[in-house]
Amino acid sequence: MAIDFTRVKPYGDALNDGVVQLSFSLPVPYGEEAREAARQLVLKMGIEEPQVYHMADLGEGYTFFIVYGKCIHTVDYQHIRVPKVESERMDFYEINRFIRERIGRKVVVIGACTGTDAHTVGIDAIMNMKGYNGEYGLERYPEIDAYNLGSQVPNEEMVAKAIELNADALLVSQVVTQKGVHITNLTELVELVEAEGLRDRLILICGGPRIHHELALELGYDAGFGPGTLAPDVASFIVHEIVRREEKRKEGR
Ligand code: B12
Repeated sequence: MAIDFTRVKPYGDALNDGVVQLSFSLPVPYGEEAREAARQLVLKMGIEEPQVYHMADLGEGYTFFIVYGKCIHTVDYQHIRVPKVESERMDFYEINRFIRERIGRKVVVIGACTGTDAHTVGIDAIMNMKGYNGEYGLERYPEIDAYNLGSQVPNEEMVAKAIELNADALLVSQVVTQKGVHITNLTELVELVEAEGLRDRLILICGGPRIHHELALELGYDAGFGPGTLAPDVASFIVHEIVRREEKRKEGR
């Protein structure tokens, strides 16, 4: 059967059956009333024939559910447009050559997991010498001076370091998103950078499992990277952006 990309719905056992699996908790005690509450809630979400497949007592009046059902809604996939980081991806060797030939000096990059966030694995994956998933991190790039400030770095400290090291790019990792803490934190950094008059000089990049390019642009960053990002994705963007800005500056003269 041909797929109608203007009306896409979930696939379970057969095309267009709409079958989805939901998991959630409710602040109600375990029991048959809880099961019925979950069923009614899922019906209200536009899911037909809800079946509570699994229910667990979380204690203290909370219950966890796994519910199957058939989603009645569709999306128009054909007309979806999502902003993406648009820069040609180069590999480790190409990036270093590009820096030597087109920039002619070391590129200074500072990374950190900022605010109260202590999840360093993501920023380490991008920066650590050893690298991640078969790709060296930025510390290994001979043409990049990479400084990983670690976890729970206050925004003020990051900006001070950017001034001290005359950085080209700041890499900010935000993994915890509870209560929108990442939005507050990322916004504060942009405000500090602007207040210091550094916005034109610095390339601001954020990343994390719930970060995407569109959100990054909305928050005033130059790019945002999500799950699965590797060092060359980020480095390619940085070096192209440095050259793009330099050319723009020359045109403006
Ligand atoms: C390991 C871990 C921890 C470790 C962290 C150790 C460390 N040194 O990092 C410890 C035990 C300390 C921890 C603590 C907590 N954690 Co925790 N943790 C995790 C866990 C299991 C894995 C995260 C991870 O390492 N992923 C692997 C890396 C490689 O992936 P990544 O971060 O997505 O990074 C990639 C991309 O996103 C991107 N990227 C990331 N950053 C950047 C930055 C830039 C600039 C770029 C370009 C790209 C980029 O590139 C990376 C490589 O591809 C996740 C659950 C999960 N499975 O994801 C929970 C999780 C992140 N933790 C969570 C929570 C709630 C906490 C605590 C608040 C728990 C608590 N109540 O105490 C604390 C908070 C501590 C703090 N102050 O931050 C929640 C966050 C929920 C949310 N949406 O906010 C999660 C999702 C678990 C859950 N399902 O509830 N945690």
